[in-house]
Amino acid sequence: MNGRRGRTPSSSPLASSRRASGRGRGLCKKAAVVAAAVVLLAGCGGGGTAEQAAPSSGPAPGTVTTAPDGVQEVTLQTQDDYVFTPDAFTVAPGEVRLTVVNAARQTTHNFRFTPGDGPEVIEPEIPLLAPGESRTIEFTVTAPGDHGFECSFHTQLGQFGTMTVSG
Ligand SMILES: [Cu+2]
Repeated sequence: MNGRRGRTPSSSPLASSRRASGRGRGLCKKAAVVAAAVVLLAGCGGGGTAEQAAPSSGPAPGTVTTAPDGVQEVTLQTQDDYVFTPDAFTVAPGEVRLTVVNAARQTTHNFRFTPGDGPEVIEPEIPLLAPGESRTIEFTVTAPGDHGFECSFHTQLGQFGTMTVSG
C-alpha cells in the first residue's frame, strides 16, 4: 500500500513523534530530549533480526516473494489465539527467509519445525516471540515434501502448520 517496509529506520510513526516533541519548544525541552532518546532506543533495539511488528507492511501473510538477493521470503503472523496465519504455505527448493510477526497484545508464541517431521532437518527456530515482536530465520531446503511446524508452547491447543517444499 504505502510501500514502506517495516524495517526502515525512519518509518513514519517515529518521524511524526519526533516532529510532535519538537513543537513543545521552551516548555518541554527536557521532555523533548527524553522523547528523542526513546526514539533512538526504539530505533536500534534488538539488533539484526528483531524488529517491531508491522503487520500492515509488505505482502499479505503467507505470500512467498523473491527478494533482490534471490532468497524466497514469506511472513507468517500470530495473534492472541493459537493459529498461524496462514497455517500453510509452499516454497520451492532453495533458500528461504521466514519472518514470524507476533501481532498479539498478550500472547507469547514461538516457531519451530516439528522435530522428526519432514524430509530433511531444518534447525533454525524462533525460541521466543513476545507480543509485538517479529523475528526472521533463514534456512535452505532441498527435498520436496511437507514440513510440519508448530508453536511448542501451544501444541496442546493445536497451533500447527505445514510448509510444503514443491518438487
Ligand atoms: Cu503459541
